[in-house]
Amino acid sequence: MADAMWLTEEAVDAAARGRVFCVDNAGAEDASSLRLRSEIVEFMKRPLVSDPSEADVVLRIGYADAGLDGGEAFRIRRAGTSAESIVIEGNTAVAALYGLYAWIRRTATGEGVPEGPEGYASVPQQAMRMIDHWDQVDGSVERGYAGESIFFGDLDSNDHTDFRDFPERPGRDPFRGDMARIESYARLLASVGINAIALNNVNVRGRAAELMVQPLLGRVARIARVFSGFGIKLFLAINFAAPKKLGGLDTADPLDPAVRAWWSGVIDGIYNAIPDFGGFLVKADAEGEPGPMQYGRDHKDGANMLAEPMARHGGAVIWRAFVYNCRQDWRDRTTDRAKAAFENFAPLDGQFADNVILQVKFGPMDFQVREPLTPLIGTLEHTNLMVEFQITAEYLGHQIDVNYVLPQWLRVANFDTAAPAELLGQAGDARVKAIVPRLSPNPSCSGYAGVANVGMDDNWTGNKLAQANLYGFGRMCWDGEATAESILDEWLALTFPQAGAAALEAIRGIMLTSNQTYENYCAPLGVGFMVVPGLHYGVSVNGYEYDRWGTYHFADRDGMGVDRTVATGSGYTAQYRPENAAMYEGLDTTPDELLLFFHHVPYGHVLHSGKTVIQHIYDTHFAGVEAVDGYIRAWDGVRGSIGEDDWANVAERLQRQRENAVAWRDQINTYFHRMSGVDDEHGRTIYA
Ligand code: GCW
Repeated sequence: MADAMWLTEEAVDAAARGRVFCVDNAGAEDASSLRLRSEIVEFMKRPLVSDPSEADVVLRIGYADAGLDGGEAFRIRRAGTSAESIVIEGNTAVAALYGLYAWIRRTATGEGVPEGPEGYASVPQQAMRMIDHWDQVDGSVERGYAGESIFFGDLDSNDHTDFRDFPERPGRDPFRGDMARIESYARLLASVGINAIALNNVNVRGRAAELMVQPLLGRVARIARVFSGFGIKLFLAINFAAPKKLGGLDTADPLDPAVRAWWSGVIDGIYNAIPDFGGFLVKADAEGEPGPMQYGRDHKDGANMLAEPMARHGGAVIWRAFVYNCRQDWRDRTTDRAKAAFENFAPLDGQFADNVILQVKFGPMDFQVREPLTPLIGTLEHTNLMVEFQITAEYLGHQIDVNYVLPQWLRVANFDTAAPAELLGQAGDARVKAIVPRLSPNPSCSGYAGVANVGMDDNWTGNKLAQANLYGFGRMCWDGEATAESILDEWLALTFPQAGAAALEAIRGIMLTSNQTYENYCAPLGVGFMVVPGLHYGVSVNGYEYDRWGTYHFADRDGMGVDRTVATGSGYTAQYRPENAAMYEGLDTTPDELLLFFHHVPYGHVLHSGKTVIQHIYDTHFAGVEAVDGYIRAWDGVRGSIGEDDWANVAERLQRQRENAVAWRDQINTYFHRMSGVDDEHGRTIYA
């Protein structure tokens, strides 16, 4: 049995105890209303009653007087005089389901339900709250650190008895078929408000291209039905060359009528099997994936070609903006990878169809521990946007190192893009979280996406504490006011209901500082990419320095950093709105933590903190290891307060994290000591 993550039995029982539920459903008998009933009877183990006056909890669905907009908002309030009885209401069964999970959460945290007719009402901030899986049909997960895919794999030992689609090819079923695990996963996702999921990797290799057609489509549909009950729409990543690979055509040119007709037929077929299919996720003309550029067309031609037949069924096309030259020559100082997304997509602003969404990584490079916001967000004014985050810890410690990433993500969500007032409406809010729906011409096609961090490991995420990032991603999408602290406190209350205050405080202390700690012992001041190439775990100062990926630190004996200014560098800073462009252009106005992302400076350059760059490097790298030592001591004190398996899981990983932090400290410090010739002010050990 897999770990229940944050839906622990104790947390669920605490909300359900002594209560009887009643579903008073004014709506249709759809998948979600059936799911709502089974959540009550089978998951929460409470009987349904038909007379509301006998119920402690009444779910009211489809009531006009709910005073809530849309199909997802809910309200929880106390019923009449009894403090024990509550009403959960929303316009749809999915909304009531969200209310049910919110009630479990608020019971666990002790927040409960406020008195008065308003009670607790909640409206999601982001319309699309999506999880992208990078799962492959062979069962592996690209950048996955928690075991094999929960959807695909285990090819030889699958139970094929019910696999009627391939009777002639037993053993070729690429689906794992563990529907119980998929149902648990769907419940966990819905409990934090996720409403979209992409099943397969954006690098669509081999048979993954066939997922959108029969017979594999039938298996996809079975998974889609499970998600559908929980209000989650399923998306597929597609291979742009599919008309050639699958359709037998000699081109995939998006303006070719035969190609268009072929896609249109495929899309009709999908909707036949999955009536509420979400749409396609497309990585095109990026890192070797096929795309419209091969035919002299552009991204808009490719996306709009797919969007047209998709629109007939209410589906969307999510087009990724992660497009750059991955065959760069390090000698060429005129190309700057950070500029690529903007250069590719800003000229196309306003040319995408209404159901096309541009999915943009939050930073201009690639999910580093410290990056500025991508300049596409806040400058595009006529394009639907989704911000892409990476829950899986590719560059953040592989779920070996503890890294609670919400402080970093919320910095992104709360960053002020400085978009001009005339675009902002009454609220006048130019922060990312407000801009994304505001500047998307079709706000229902906007939101956040996070790359999944789960696999077949017993605890789903490899490191138990990495569950908090999945939880937190969903909560961040839903609740625009949530903080890294409030989200963590919810997760702790739900996950470790039996732990005492001291243990919780210890775990909290570790997690809230963990992202900063990771940054401390990795690349300093916004440099990034000093990792082992390919693997992206562990230190390799020059691993990418002379490689083709466009990720350089340019360290020499005098200084380091990438000059991205207009005055003397690549000119990247000009891609921002004027206020932010000016901030990053100026050496004095650039925040310390991003200094080397924007500027090349001497080692003796004095930061706002008063330290020199070189002393900052030494100090943070020593501090990183010291923090991990502190975590190990604190974790020893947690023993006995949480389940022994969970304790041992993290304890073992903390030891590996320490080795990693020591390796980073020693290699980085020695490298820059050799380069600069400057000694540590405090005379600590730096190896010669
Ligand atoms: O940084 C890269 C990752 C690839 C990933 C790619 C992307 C799915 O290392 O593994 O491919 O980003 O986001 O497309």
